[in-house]
Amino acid sequence: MEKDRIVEQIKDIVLYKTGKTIDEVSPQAKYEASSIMIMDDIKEDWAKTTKKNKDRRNAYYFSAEFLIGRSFGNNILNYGLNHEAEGVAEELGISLSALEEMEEDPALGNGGLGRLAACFMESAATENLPLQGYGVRYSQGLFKQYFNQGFQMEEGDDWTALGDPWSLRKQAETKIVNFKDQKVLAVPYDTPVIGYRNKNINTLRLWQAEAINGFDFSKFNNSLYDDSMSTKNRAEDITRVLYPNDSQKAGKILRLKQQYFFVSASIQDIVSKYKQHFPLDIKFKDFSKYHIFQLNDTHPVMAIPELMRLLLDENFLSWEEAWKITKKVFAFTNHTILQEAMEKWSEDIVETVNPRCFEIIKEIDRRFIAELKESKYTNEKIEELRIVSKGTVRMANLAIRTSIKVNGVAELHTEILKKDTLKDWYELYPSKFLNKTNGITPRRWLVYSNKELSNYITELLGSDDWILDLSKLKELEKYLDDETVLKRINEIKYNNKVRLAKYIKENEGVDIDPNSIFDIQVKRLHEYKRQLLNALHIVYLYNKIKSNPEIDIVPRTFIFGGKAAPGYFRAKSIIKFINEIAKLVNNDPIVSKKIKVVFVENFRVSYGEKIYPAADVSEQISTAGKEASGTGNMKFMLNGALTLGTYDGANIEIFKEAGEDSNFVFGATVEELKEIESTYDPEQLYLNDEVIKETVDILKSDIINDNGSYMFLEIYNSLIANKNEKPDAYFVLKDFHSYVKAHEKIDKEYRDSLSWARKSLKNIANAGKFSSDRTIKEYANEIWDI
Ligand code: NBG
Repeated sequence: MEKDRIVEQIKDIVLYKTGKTIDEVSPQAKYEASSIMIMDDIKEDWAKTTKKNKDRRNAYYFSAEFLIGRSFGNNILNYGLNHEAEGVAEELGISLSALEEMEEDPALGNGGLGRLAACFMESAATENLPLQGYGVRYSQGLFKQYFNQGFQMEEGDDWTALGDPWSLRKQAETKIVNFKDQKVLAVPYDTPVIGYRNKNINTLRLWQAEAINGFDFSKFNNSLYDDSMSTKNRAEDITRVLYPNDSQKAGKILRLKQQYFFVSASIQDIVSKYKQHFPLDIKFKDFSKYHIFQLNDTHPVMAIPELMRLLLDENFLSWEEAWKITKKVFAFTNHTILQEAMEKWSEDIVETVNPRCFEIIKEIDRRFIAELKESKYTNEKIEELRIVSKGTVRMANLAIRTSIKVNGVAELHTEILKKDTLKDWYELYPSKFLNKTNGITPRRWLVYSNKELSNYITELLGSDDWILDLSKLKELEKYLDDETVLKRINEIKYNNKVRLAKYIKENEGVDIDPNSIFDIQVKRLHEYKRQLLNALHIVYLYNKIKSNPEIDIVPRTFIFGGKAAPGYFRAKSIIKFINEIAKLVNNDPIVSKKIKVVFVENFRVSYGEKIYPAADVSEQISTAGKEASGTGNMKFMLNGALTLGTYDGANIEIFKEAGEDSNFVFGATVEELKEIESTYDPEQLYLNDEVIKETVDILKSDIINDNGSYMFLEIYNSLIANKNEKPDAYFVLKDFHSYVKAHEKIDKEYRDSLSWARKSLKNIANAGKFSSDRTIKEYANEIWDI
């Protein structure tokens, strides 16, 4: 029997690894052995896929972040071992969920951009598309977050401390990366990306930096212990940390070194494999037939000069030959219009990282300008488009100049790129631009994390085909008026809320009531995402309940999660503010009967898997025009939450698919904001509006305490009295009343539980568009041609 075979195999691995029998070892050892067993089980299919892909055109996803989350449960599901899994765990003397909790959640990404890369990898494997991921194996993932007196604290995330059973070190394929002042080894670690039930297994290859000659024996002998290891440490520094900033500035040279490190190793790897496979094509005539590289934001853009360098210096092609190839093999995705995130490096930094690549970039720029001059471009326009200008190298310009396609990640975002952010580029290359609305994988974000709903959908549709074709969910619409179905939808939501409440009790120590509305905002902390607006609305409710304790409102639980970049003071202030509101509200005997607030610590992929299925309301409240797409919004929708959102990013497409009347739309549009931008005066708004004044004034009161950090005064000033920058730059006060109204509507509509369930089902039924299977097929057909 399959189960017995698996159990025997795991016992065998335990014995081999520990010298002990299964009942003598820790849960951790059981988890590790079970993972190794799966790696062993898949090895032939993995090798077969690798071999098959060798002869095909492949796409390569170059990304500084792959936020893959835990592998164990997802691999069991995708490889089709889930029917045996519970029984196997039982034989090992442990529950399946306890085994799953043994796995560290690798945080090799910040947020949306990294998680999107992970969803794409999974969808490509499922769709039998040859897509390989290339990135960095950081020894420290994104910091772990905890709270001390409500302040965010950070600690290291040594995610491989207990081993990493999901990757294989491929020592023999090590590369050398050359910087101006340093040479290091790039050692690849391969992780399988298992397609859903199709035995197709692609590869995610992450590079780790190591020293070539790490240990100086003679120094050690002379008691210079630190010195003896310094080369080793300096090399390993390159892949030591994932920069914990979504948009903040950071240690520049090291960061660019990190970027160059992984793209250099990747390009070398791909070129050397090509030469092995096609030894006769010394002019690389067919290289562009077999390769297309997707640049995930500007972080991997050094791949462009690196490919040129390899073709020119190591394979002796002429500039024209090399450029012709390079111009065919890159495509570029932009993930934000925030200026801070469009990387620009000063010339000396680029030169320090790799002088030859810097020279190549300058030559690309020189030739580009000559071309523009010839087509009668004005000097002013040319200045806008230049790659190297005023002492800086603009990575986005280099990417757009070179790429065959440039895409945004939601319809609105792509329009803003074309009309505004990249206007001059769009004029120059209109046919390069296209939209690819993001998506999420339904395997992890529904089938794995919300089993009850997933099973029920299969029951209703009479088959589980929908898992591979999410547009089939549309058929659920025939149950929109079926009371039995609607009741069951509510029951499933309730069960998920009970589970989350239990987990929150265990992990945060807060009691929350599954009968209250679960109103959730989980995402990175950023002013444009406006967690502050959410917080101020809670203050507004608090004041209302205080002045009228008998007020009739449906009990509500506000749940927050998300990390602030360690150097982003105001984002950290907002966390402190929310934690203080939580303390105030939860300790008030009257208010806490109606509302509760909890900010969960260390929000991450595995926490999300527990949160999304339990949400009634999904808070997607960014300032219109600022959130490129959002993908959390899609996870909530697929799990039946109703969106409370602005006309921003993919929210717009969610409203379009599921209908505005199944969601709660509020706030100013991009156009409206543009119109008032120059005259907007939040101070007048505050002075003339009692409700706003009373709400905002809590920041200056002694009802809440920022422990002398001046954080709350700083938030207050940022809204009202900011002298150095625009006050209320994200229009929190502008949208306040509209947001309050939308909340009142939620309160009203939640009371009719069947009608609410109907809207929930409407959202689920129309979430098909947001499968990353759809997105990845669009990339494959319209950009990659694979
Ligand atoms: C983020 C955007 C999100 C978007 C993801 C994935 C960056 C730089 N951008 O709105 O803020 O959903 O990318 O495209 O992380």
